[in-house]
Amino acid sequence: MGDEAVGGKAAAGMTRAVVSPMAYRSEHKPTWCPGCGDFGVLNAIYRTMADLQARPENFVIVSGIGCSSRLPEFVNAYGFHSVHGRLLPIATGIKLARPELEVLAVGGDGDGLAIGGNHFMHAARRNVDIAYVMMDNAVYGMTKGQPSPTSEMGMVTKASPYGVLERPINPAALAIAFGATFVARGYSGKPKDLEALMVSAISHKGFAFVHVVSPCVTFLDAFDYWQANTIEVEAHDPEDRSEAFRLSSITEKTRLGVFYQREEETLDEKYKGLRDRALIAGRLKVEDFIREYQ
Ligand SMILES: Cc1ncc(C[n+]2csc(CCOP(=O)(O)OP(=O)(O)O)c2C)c(N)n1
Ligand code: SF4
Ligand SMILES: [Mg+2]
Repeated sequence: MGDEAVGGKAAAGMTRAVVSPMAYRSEHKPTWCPGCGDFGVLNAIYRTMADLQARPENFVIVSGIGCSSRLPEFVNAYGFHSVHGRLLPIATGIKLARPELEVLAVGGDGDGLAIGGNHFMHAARRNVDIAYVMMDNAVYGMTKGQPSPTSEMGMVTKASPYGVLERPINPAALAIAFGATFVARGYSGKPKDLEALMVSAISHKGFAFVHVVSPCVTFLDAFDYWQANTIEVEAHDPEDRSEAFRLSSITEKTRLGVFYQREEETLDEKYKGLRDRALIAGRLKVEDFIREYQ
């Protein structure tokens, strides 16, 4: 993109052109099945980037493996389509090495809760300043519809002919329990609301998690169900962790919106503190160090 097309500071007396959501499309057309919920998420990301007037060279989208994890390819920004379940350690590394970049991690429910579940816990508790969007279709779409950790008990698939035996995970409640400092839920059938959640998540300082209900029309078409069974979350104090946990856990009408938000020092800020101390220490002589530890 040329400078005038991507926002940023204009020279004195010049006005900078406003970047439209379309400008964030890459030259690659999405390869998803027609009607896949992930289209709604992608459109919300284009609109979010336009809302923030993001500069593509300062924006990195990291994904794992799965249909949803193809998303970085379709966005005009830096992208890292990585390894199944490993998006969060990679996103963390990028943020620590280049704290000035905006880092967005995107992936599926299988990617983030099965093989990558352990990384989810640690990225959240570290409060690294990244946003993480999980596209949850309650199946492994890419590998032909096997059950995932969010599949309902009893769900019959080719890989679970007698029905799923385990209880499903609630990703938003889990993120609150793990210590994420921003937790929200959106639905790809409501992309405008999702856009607002993503703007808040990316603007939040700290680990921001957005659980997105994003149906797979090929293996579990649940659009009608979610259309009828989602409502906006009740007004509440977003710093009240117990209330956030309660509201995010309601299943009889699934709540959408921001459940929890709190500011805390981030991992990247703590690292910067360490680096600064190391730089000061670097000015000391080796003999001073030896004396210090004698
Ligand atoms: C290490 C490893 N194990 C297993 C796989 C096979 N695999 C590819 S995608 C996937 C699951 C994808 O499910 P999800 O993350 O929910 O993404 P979706 O396709 O539903 O968007 C699996 C198990 C793999 N690619 N790498
Ligand atoms: S298989 Fe499902 S998740 Fe994958 S692209 Fe098709 S509709 Fe989307
Ligand atoms: Mg999935």
